[in-house]
Amino acid sequence: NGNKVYENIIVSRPAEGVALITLNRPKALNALSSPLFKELNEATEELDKDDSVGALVLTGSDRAFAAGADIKEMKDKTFVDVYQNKFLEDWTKITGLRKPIIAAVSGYALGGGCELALMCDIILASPTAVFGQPEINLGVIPGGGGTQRLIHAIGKSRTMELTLTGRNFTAAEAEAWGVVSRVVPEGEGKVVEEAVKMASVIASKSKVAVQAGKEAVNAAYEMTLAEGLRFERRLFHGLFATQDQKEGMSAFAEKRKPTWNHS
Ligand code: CO8
Repeated sequence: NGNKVYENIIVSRPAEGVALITLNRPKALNALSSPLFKELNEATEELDKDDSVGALVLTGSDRAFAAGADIKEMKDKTFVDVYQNKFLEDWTKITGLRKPIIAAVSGYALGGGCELALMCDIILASPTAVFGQPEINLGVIPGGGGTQRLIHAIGKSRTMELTLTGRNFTAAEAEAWGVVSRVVPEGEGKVVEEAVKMASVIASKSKVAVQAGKEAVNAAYEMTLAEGLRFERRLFHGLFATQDQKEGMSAFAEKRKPTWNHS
């Protein structure tokens, strides 16, 4: 189908405008390695530039989204290795994508696996999903944003508990705490199907408006409320320079469906 073949991931096009990336190291429960991230970065960078793609979905297997960074790859690294080579620096590139990326999580999302899901824009979970930051059990702490991103989602007390005890949390807890937008009822592959449906809906909108929406929501992580409101308003104003704003509002007034030209 024209998609590039990788060793650690599979890229497919399950619906119009949607690219699906499946982590594919089943023997290691999708443990995250440097070669895997090299491929993930290459694939997402390409898809981000591809005009036929409006949204991405990232998933793993039924058993594991990802059971964390590859402990066997890390175990003999020294401080100088990890510091000099900026270990993990290029493991967070997906946070810079323009297009939305939805994580569809089944099974283990532990350590770096949990952090990878948290780097995505939306998380959907299956009831089998198990999240956690167990790094404390390995004599380290989360290094891919876990402590920082969880704080925003679930507050200090829970983040502290999870980080310091290393206990896992369930799909139901993740839903109640707002880590995931929802738990998709049981069924093999159901959560991926649901994520692809959501990605299709997003892909059917004006790309420039979607990009602005994502940028505005993400700004809330970095800015004070006053700065964020100003930022949002400027983006809103800016969209009046697009043809898609003219088309969207005219179509409403004329009681017809809009046809986006994404400019
Ligand atoms: N690294 C390497 N190999 C792994 C990992 C891992 N994280 N997780 C599982 N595997 C391997 C196992 O070694 C095993 O391989 P083998 O068959 O060769 O022995 C295979 O996958 C299957 O695993 P298990 O036999 O252990 O399967 P179980 O069903 O008994 O247990 C668990 C599943 C509970 C998930 C268990 O495998 C486990 O505890 N895994 C480790 C979880 C963990 O500690 N994760 C955190 C790692 S540290 C980290 O992520 C740092 C984050 C850095 C930032 C990253 C930014 C993105």
